[in-house]
Amino acid sequence: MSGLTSEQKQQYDELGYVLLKGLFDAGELQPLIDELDTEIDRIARAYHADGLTESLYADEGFETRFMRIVKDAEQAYREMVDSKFLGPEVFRLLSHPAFLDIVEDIVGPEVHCQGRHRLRPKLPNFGVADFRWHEDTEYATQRVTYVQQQYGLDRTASKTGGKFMSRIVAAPRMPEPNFWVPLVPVDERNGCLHVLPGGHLHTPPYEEQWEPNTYVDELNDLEPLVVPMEVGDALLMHQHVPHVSPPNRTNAIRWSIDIRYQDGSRPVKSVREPGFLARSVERPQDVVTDYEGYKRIRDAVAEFRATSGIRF
Ligand SMILES: O=C(O)CCC(=O)C(=O)O
Repeated sequence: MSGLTSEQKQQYDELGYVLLKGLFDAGELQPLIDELDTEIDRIARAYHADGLTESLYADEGFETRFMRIVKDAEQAYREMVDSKFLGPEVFRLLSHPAFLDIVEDIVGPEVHCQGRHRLRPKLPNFGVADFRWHEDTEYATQRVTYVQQQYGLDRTASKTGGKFMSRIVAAPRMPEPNFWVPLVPVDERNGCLHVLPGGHLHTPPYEEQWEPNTYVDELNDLEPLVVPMEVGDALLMHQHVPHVSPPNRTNAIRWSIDIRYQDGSRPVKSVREPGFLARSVERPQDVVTDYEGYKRIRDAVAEFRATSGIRF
């Protein structure tokens, strides 16, 4: 088992991020890229058959073909983004021992992979794929609900962002390490990540979620760090570290995937996008070890949502 060195763990605690250079051999992610290429080909054929695109764009490669399809039919973007797509190679990455060893060092031996893996084809000049400065925990409905129950914050107070966020800080923290993994080389031109080292110690970063003009004062002295990366690198981020992804100003897609984990003995964050138990000492029989097993969980939840009439 490798995990984090003591220096890396210290950096994660103090700065909220660790750049893991060469975590994978360059070729190790190729089967995943091939799997995405196959899915893009499926989308290309389906959209072309429906007359939604001008061509199959079969001569284009991984970095451009999907962009051509979306240019003709913008709705195709939704077919690949976020956790819509799951294949055996995506599952292999989600349950990769290199990630699980590191997560175990942070959350302990019960490791749950959250269902919110995010595949991100960041298209050139495509605002939907750009992100302002943010930290990841504000999406946590369960956490907010918990906070509402514990601290008596009225649901109708959700407009008063300052109070809302400060209640989140008052809540007990649950580590949710995130790995951001580029599938093409990334730099400032195609929208690599920028992080605010140490910013996780000063959450919330904003008085108002998604409103960059309302930074809390403590963040003003911190210097953003631009993080260029190669295929095979991974960026480990604390769930509270502010980060941003500026526009892609090249002519090719910036592909990446990011994956979040949590302590498997704590309540899971999202039921709608179910994750899976990836490692466990207490419940080894419940660990999901193959793609089919995880797909069954996702399909069962999707069917329940579609047929039960219960909204979640
Ligand atoms: O990939 C990006 O462009 C943004 C990623 C991000 O915001 C995240 O991982 O939370």
